[in-house]
Amino acid sequence: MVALSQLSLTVPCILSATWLAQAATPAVKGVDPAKYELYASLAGHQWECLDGSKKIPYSSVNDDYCDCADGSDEPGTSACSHGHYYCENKGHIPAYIKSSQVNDGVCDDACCDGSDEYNGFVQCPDRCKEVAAEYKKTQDMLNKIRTAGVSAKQKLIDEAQAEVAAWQNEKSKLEDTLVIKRAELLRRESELEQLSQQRKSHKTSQKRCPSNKANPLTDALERHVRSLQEEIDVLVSILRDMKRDHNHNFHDMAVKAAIAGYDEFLPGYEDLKKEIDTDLKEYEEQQDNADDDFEETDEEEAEEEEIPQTSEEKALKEGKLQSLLNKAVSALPLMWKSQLDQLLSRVGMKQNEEKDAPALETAEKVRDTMKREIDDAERRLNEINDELAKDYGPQREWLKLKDTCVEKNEGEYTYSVCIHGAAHQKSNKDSMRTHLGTFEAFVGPKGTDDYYREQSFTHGTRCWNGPERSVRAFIDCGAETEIIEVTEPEKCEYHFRMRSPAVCSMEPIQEPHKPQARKPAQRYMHEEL
Ligand code: MAN
Repeated sequence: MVALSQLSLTVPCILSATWLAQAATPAVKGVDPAKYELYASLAGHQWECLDGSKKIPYSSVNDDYCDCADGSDEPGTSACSHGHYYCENKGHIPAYIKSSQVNDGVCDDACCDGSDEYNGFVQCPDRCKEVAAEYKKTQDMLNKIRTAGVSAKQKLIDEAQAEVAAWQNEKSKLEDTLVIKRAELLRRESELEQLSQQRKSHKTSQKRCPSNKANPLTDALERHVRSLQEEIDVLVSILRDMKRDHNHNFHDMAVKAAIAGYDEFLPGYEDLKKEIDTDLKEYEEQQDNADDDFEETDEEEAEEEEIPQTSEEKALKEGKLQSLLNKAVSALPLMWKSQLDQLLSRVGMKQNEEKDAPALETAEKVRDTMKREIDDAERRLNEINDELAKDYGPQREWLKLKDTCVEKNEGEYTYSVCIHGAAHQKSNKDSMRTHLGTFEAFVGPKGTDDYYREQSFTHGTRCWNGPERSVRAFIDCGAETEIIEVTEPEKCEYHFRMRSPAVCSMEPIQEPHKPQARKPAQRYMHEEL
C-alpha cells in the first residue's frame, strides 16, 4: 500500500514530467500529435528535414516556404506540393489531405473539421458529427452486406466441399474400376488371340496330322494350359500393382475382394508354377519325339496315312493335360474361377471349326464393349482431374458459381457475364450480340486477398481497327453475384464493377474495390456515336 503522504509527493512529479515532454514537443499545424516529437527543436534552434537531407533553422518549419526535398518542413501550409496535411477530425476519423488542398478555398470532405481552411478566405464549419453519422450509416450497410455475403459464401464453400468429396469418391472408384477393367481387357484379348490361333491351327493340324482330326482336344488342352499360365502371370502383376497403388481411403468392395483373392492365391502359386512348368516340359519333350517320328515319314504319305496312335496313348496324353489344366485352375482364387468357366467349357466345344466362329464374334463384341467402357471411364477420370486441378479460390468458393450468368442494362447495351465463362454486349436497339471475351484468369495482386477480386476475360470479337475486345471484372463483397456498372475506359476494353459473395471476408471493414483504370474512368466515345 502506498502511503497518502507518498502519493502527494508522487503526483506533482508525474505532472511535471508530462509538462516537460509537452514543452519538448510543441503542437505543429498539420502534424499528427503522435508525431510531434519528430518536430522537436534540436540544439541551436535547428531542425532536420525528415528525410535527413538538410538542417534548417527551427523557425523555417511551417513558414510557408518549402525548404526540404521531402516537403516535411511545411506540414501545415500549401508551400510544398508533395506534402501532406493532417486533419484531426475530432468525433470522426483523422485523415491526411494533400498540402495543395490547404487554404485552397474548398471545404474538403476528408477534412471535416475544416481545419485546413484557416486563412479566413472561406469559413469551413466543423461537420465531423454529421460526417461521422453518415459514415456509421454506410458502415452499418456494408456490415449488413458483409454478413449476408459471408454466410452466402459459407454456403458456396460447403457445397463446393461436398462436390469435391463426390468427385474424389468417383475418382477413386473409377481408378479401381479401371484397374479391374484393364486386367479384364487383357484377359479378353488373350482369349481372342487364342480363339483365332485355334482356328488357324485347327486347319493346319487337319492337314498336317490326320490322326488328330478325329480328336483335337489334346491340342486345345495344351494351348489352354500355356495361355492360362500366361494369364495368371499378367493378373498377378496387375494385382500386385493394384495392391500397391490403390487408394486406401476409398474402399471399393470389388478392389478389396480382388486384393483378398490375390493374397489367398499368391503363397501357393510359385510352387505350383514350377510344378506345372516341369510337367509341361516333360509333355513337350514327348510331343517333340512324336513329331520327329511324324516328320520322318514322307509328306505325301502322311497326308494319306494316319500316324499310328493307339487309343490308350491318346487317352493317356489327354488325361495328363487335363490334369495339368485342372492343377492350374485349382490354384486360382474363387472369384477368378467363375470367369474361367467359360474358357474351360469352350475347350470341350472345340470339336469342330464351325463352332469357333460365333465364339470369336462374341468375344470380339465383349472386347469392344470393354474398350468403350474403359475409354468412358478414362474420359470421366480426366474431366474430374481437370476440375480438381482448377483454381476456384482458396476454399473453392467460385466453384458453385461456375456458369452463373448475370446481366446489366446500361441503356445502349445490355452487358452479361457468366462466371468462369464468357462476357457479352447486346445492343438494346437491334439485339446484336458481341462477344467481349472468355474467362482467362484471376488477375488481382498475387498473394493478397484481392487476387480473386479481379478477373480477366480475353479474346473477344476484334474491334474495328483495334484490339480484340476484353473485360476486366472488379468484384466487391455482396450477398448476390451481380453487375453494378459497366464502363469502357478504352476502346473495346470494358470494366465490369461487380459484387459477389465469393470475395466476402470476415474482416470488419470492406473498402470498395476500385478499378485501376489506366485513364480516368469515362466512357470511350467511339466514332459511331
Ligand atoms: C461497338 C461496341 C462498342 C465499341 C465499338 C468499337 O459499337 O462494341 O462498345 O466501342 O463497337 O468500334
